[in-house]
Amino acid sequence: MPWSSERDTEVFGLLAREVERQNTGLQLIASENFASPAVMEATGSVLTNKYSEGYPGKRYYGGNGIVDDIEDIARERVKALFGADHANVQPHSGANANMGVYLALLEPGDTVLGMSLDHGGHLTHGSPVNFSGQLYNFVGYGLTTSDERVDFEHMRELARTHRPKLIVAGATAYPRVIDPAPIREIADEVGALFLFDAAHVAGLIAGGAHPNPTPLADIVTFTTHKTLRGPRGGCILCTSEHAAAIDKAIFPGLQGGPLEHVIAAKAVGFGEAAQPEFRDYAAQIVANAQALAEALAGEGFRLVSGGTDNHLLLVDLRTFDDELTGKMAQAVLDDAGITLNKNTVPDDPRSPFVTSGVRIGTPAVTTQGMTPAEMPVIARYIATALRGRDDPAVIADVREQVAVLCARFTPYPD
Ligand code: DSN
Repeated sequence: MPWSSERDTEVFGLLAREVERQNTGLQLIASENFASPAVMEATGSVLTNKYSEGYPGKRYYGGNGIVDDIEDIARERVKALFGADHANVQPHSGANANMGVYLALLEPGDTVLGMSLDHGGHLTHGSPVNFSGQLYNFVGYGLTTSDERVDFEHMRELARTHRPKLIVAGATAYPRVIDPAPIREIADEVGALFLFDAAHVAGLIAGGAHPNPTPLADIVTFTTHKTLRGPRGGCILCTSEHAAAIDKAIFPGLQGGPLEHVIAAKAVGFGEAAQPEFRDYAAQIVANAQALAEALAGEGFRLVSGGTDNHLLLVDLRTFDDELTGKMAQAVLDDAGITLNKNTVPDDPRSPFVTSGVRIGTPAVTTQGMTPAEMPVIARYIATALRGRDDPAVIADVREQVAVLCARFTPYPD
């Protein structure tokens, strides 16, 4: 074989350290999870060698019979999981999935409603630093000031005023259910299309813990690696009416060769999400998030919207300690073996690089088997580390306790 027999110790040494980091620390980033060994085996398979531009039965390269079967299994499984007419499993990411939808449905300059990034939306929902905000005329809706829930009345007013061609729902930092029914109603009233970006909650939908937007939305996009627990990638579901335009937008419009090794892993992940135990998993993610929310509130943190009914909490640090920024909290907790991310809170006076909040998610700790019994322990570690942030001995002590806790729930023991 022409390949070097010497192991690349530089790269594989770092990979071993990353396995150690994931095994011994608390992974609380709301958009992360632990993929199964089967998902990772498919991702690391020989399909990485294959070019397959096109779609099953219509490829631009030979040798795609097996790839066709695999991509068909992925499409059929995800259609069955969400009850969709059509699926495109080729988007390399959630951002590409959304870009494909805009390419299929919009002309540059068209008006779109999307949730503002500073109220929990996503870069691809019209941020001025993203292609979406640069190519299209996005108008942002947000949360009510009273209870910090999606402000459907404001959405309706904006829709009547701006007559958007598309309304985008979905969020990256919003701790509540997003009901698709009022959005469908508003879209119908103004003749707009309706895209539900379910990136964060796809696993909760598949597991029956959140309402399924697929029967109501024209298009649903999501990533496959968050609550859904598949490989890193994107997916688009749509009605038959939009199938041809969506497929054309992804290839040849936006992407070249699909990542068939990732598509095989998506098929495996969709298969896992269709198992009855995945329903228990989805319910447990929410139960854990609620238990963690309650415990953090008891430690003096304010929760945006007062709590959660999904997989994440948005924590406003100012009631806990007005001097403490999200940036500082993220760094301190990193040292204590607790990984999460800084996040703006609604109408945050601090910049997105500093922030007054942190976002905390339970998909990964739930996968490793933690239950509501462990959530007050995690809340205590977080509060202790942040209170003692100037004392290296406190941080080291929390780090040690985190490792002891994680040793009981090691995600990748082998
Ligand atoms: N980066 C993802 C998240 O953390 O929510 C969204 O794309």
